Amino acid sequence: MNYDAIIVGAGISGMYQLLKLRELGMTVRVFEAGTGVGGTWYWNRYPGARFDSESYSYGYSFSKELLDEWHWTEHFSPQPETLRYLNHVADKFDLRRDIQFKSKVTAAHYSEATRSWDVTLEDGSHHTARFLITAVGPLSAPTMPKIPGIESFGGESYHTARWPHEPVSFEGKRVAVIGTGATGVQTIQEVAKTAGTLTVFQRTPNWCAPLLNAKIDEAEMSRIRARYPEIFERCEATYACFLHTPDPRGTFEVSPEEREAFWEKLYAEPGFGIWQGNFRDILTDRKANALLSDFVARKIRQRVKNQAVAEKLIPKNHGFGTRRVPLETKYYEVYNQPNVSLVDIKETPIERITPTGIKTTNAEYEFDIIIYATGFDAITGSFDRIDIRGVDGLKLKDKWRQDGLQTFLGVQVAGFPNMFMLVGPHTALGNIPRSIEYNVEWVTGVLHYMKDRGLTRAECRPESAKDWTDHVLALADGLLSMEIDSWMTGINRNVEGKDVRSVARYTGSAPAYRARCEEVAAGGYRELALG
Ligand code: NA7
Repeated sequence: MNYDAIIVGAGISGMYQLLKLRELGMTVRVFEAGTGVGGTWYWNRYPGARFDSESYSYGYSFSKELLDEWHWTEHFSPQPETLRYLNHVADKFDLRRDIQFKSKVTAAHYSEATRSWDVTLEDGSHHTARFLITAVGPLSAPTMPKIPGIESFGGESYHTARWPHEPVSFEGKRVAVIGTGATGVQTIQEVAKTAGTLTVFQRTPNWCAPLLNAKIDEAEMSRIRARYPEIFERCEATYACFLHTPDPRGTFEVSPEEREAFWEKLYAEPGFGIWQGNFRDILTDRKANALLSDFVARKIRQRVKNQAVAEKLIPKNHGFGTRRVPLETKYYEVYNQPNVSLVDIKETPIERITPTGIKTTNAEYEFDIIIYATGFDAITGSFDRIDIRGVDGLKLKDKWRQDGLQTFLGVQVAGFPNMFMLVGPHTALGNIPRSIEYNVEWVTGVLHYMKDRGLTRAECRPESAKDWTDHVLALADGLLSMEIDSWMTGINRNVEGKDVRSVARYTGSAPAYRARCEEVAAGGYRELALG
């Protein structure tokens, strides 16, 4: 066997897992498709990419030395700074010596005879390890829209998640952006600053809220450093690991004046407060949600001068917060600029991409650059793109297609021994690095336990997977977000078979998720068959 463990991916989860397994004295190889570390922050180099979580709540918490030496220069760090941070982490902990870059994993097959995984890379090479740890990320398999003629376009075109490493200039150019999710919104507000013209092709508007970013100077960073224990304690206690957590009050338990004042306050505060720190019932009570949506719609009408455009930007098919809320910096004001126009492609659908631009049912547009901000084959997509086979050659993709998505704690799948997933399906996402650190430490705990006892095989029992999956499905019941198509409900019509809603995320609280994981560990991992 080549290694004790193979980790797929050198993003935030893969990097930390490498470090933790080294501490166990294991031999580890990380295979990473990119030329550098950073995962999401390596690939998503599009203009305007940045955190929507407060920087100091997002970074790793495990090393005081790292916390003490790193200076986040903005409350919501821009992608280049985040990538610098992750490179700094890789250097500081000497991670690169165990990471093999430009090494895309194409297959991973389990062998019962050797209780190990055989991992194939794109170059055809094979590598074996006792344990396979997937650190592939929930939003990392980009998808292009299914529009005829895409290949025929003669100008420059980019998917936001595969942005070139060299700068792209928009100066004086005619630019199109397709897609208005969190990525599209960040891209649009940045590109609008320099493009000659910017045309936004919007299929579904999203409810966006102000980010209200600000710089952090040395003095403020020192104060933040002093508060780190308190910051991480808070993240540990909140529902989704953000600094924000639902207000215990119900929307209708306060007077209309109090409610309005609370929403005004949240709208004027940085970050996810208006989504994650709102009244406790805004995502479950239809009336509460409608009232909040009205409030935000009023804000959009105030900020966009042309009321016909404002109406197009106000979502009509879903309420506030039932899809991922993009945080924005003068996004709505962009549509007041003379060089920016909005095309509603529900009204006038795109017929095709032409050699010179985009043809809708209503007009033909010419562009120098087309930007696809069309998202990801979320949560299961990165797994589907690898030929993963467990016991008796069962393909993971087929198993999930036949039986529906089934996991135990989002970490293991029955029939796939010695495979552990980091922030896999059915885990708590939210402020993801917080979930990652917990996930990594939990998996490390299992491997530590096995090492101490000379065990070489771990597979979750089918009934454990069933119980966890039933629990995850029950939690999603009654959530307004489950009535809406989005990556969060497993929909991506650019991907074959992803046109039926599914419960791919764990929607309970992160503390409850951790409590269950702790219980399993304390009980000696009885839910796993260890041997
Ligand atoms: P999203 O949120 O999935 O957004 C993708 C956008 O692209 C969305 O506006 C889609 O419209 C649009 N889209 C997708 N396919 C098409 C086609 N075929 N034609 C026109 N428009 C299309 O991805 P993001 O990258 O913005 O964000 C993903 C997450 O990453 C984000 O939530 C963060 O947590 C990080 P639709 O809404 O489907 O009508």
